Amino acid sequence: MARPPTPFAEPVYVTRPMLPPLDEYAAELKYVWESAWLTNAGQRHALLEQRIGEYLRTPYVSLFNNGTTALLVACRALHLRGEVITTPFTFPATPHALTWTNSTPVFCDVDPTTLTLDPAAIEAAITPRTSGILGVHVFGAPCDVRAIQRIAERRDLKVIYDAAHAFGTELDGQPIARFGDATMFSFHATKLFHTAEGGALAIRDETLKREIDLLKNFGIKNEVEVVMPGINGKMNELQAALGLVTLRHIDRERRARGEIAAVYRARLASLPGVSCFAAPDHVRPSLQYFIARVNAAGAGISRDALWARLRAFNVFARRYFYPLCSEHDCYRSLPSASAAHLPVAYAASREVLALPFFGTLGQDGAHRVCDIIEHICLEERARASAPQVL
Ligand code: T4K
Repeated sequence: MARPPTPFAEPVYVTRPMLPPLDEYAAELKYVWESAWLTNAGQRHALLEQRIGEYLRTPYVSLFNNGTTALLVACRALHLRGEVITTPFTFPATPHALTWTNSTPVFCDVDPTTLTLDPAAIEAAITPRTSGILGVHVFGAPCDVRAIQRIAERRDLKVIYDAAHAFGTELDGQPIARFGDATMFSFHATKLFHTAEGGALAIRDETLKREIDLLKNFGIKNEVEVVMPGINGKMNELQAALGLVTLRHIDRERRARGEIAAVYRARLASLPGVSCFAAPDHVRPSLQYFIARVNAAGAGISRDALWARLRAFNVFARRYFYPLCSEHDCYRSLPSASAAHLPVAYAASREVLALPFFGTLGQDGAHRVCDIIEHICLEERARASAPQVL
């Protein structure tokens, strides 16, 4: 057996924030200092809102202090109530946004290839209490937006997309924010485009944009009128300034991630039982995560065992999204939460592994991660086929 690869000297995480040159951020902050305007719809905020709209090619954008608040406000603005159909294969913020706005999440199974909501499962889950669909473009893979649109029109349902992972995703050349009534983006530090914490709603309707802007600012219309019970969801000027600078470097980061993805794809293709989650030809991927899927029978090692062994090499891959949201205590008693009802999502949550994926990892870093994965898989297979000594 070949010598094991050398562990990384420092922890290699699933992601690292893309940090623009500090002097660029300092220059942007100078405006903020000079204006002494730190939050509440400042100039940096207005400029970033415009730039994000241009980047996402969407008519209206509303910035938020994080993606979760943006989702809460979208649920309120679109009057979701009763039951809302969603996926269990997501970050807990997705069903939490429904629960916080007094809707009941109804979990549906996902498509085995895209891991997004299966339209047939959505159809089957609709009841007279259903008011909407909250789909997630998980790992940046678009939901079947056209099928979902047809269902929504036929059954008079609102559609919100959680596009926390899908900044920059395009479908047949169309930006992902073109679909649904509202689309949420997260600008958390772990996202390719980020403002440390932050988020946005992309909308196509001007009246809805006005209502969303009110809702994120306590419902305050003017000094004497509060027209609805809003929340504080505002993005501040320091966040917006960071976003303006980060946006300038996003294409460089995307190129670096594209090169890393090519290394992973080429190297992992030769490993039995390991497959890579890839966008189909008609999709421009967001390059938010690089996802491998480990089939224990084929690979000779389970996803969990590989995840654990990688840590000994200082590689901190993540099991997004395990357990499923439907398995958490706050949701497991829902009728839609049983594993038998969600077999595809359940299997995915036991096989998916998000590998380190960020520009500064570089192609060399990706090769080293692959050397380690290959070594672990070979060793496990050799161990499994060695004659048992009794
Ligand atoms: N919907 C979906 C589908 C989402 O995935 C998310 C968020 C949301 C909604 C909600 O959006 P926000 O309200 O967050 O805007 C992370 C993020 O905190 C979370 O934003 C994200 N999804 C989720 C998928 O990933 P954790 O628990 O994995 O974070 P954490 O702290 O373990 O970070 C992961 C790794 O990133 C660390 O091991 C090291 C690295 N890291 C992290 C931070 C914060 C850094 O290098 N620097 C940093 O500053 O949730």
